[in-house]
Amino acid sequence: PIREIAPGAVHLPGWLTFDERRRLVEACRAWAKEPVPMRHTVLPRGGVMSVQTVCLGWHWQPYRYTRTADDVNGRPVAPLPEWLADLGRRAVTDAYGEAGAYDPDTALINFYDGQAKMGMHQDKDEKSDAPVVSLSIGDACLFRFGNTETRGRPYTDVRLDSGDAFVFGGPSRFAYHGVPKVYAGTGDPATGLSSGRLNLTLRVTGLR
Ligand code: MD3
Ligand code: FE
Repeated sequence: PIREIAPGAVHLPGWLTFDERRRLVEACRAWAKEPVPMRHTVLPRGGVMSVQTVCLGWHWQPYRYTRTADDVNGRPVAPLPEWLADLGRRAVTDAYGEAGAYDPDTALINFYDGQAKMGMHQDKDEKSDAPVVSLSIGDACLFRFGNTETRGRPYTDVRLDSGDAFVFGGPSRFAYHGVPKVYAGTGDPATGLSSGRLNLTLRVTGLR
């Protein structure tokens, strides 16, 4: 069942069809190679993220967006395909029960192996308060959705499974969130992903 876990934060379990999951896995496999290879992002203070990331539309380079992957190989990132933006529009419509304009210009594609995690953070590099759409494929994870004030409690823990969509808009757009754990071996190899977790987030950067 569709569930609003906080105002503006709507979980759509099993939302992606199996065909969509397979298509996304195949597309991500190509995007992870060229023009910019998927990599562990290096943070300004020298930390290395356990998650691997590749971007479409704009390149996220902590903590800003650029058109070229200056911290990887300097090449312009691949465009965000219209079919992926369409998927984002459909998720927003299904989450909020109305067709508002939603025109994402960026996707961040994260790959988690069985050990990868993501600490609690806010996504504040976008100059827009439009919703973020998250699509998950492969191994399930523990997703922690917090509050807008602190990294800590109160938070709500939600299990995200393969095929789930999540829309974060309105008052939830700038909440802290993270991924403390991936449940290795819980994915469905029939999607084409034999192990690990893929997460795509669609965003409006507000840049031009
Ligand atoms: C809530 N990714 O890429 S998706 C990220 O599963 C990120 O890879 C996680 O956090 C992942 O920044 C979580 C859910 C998510 C994504 C963006 C959000 C939740 C969000 C932005 C604002 C509020
Ligand atoms: Fe985030």
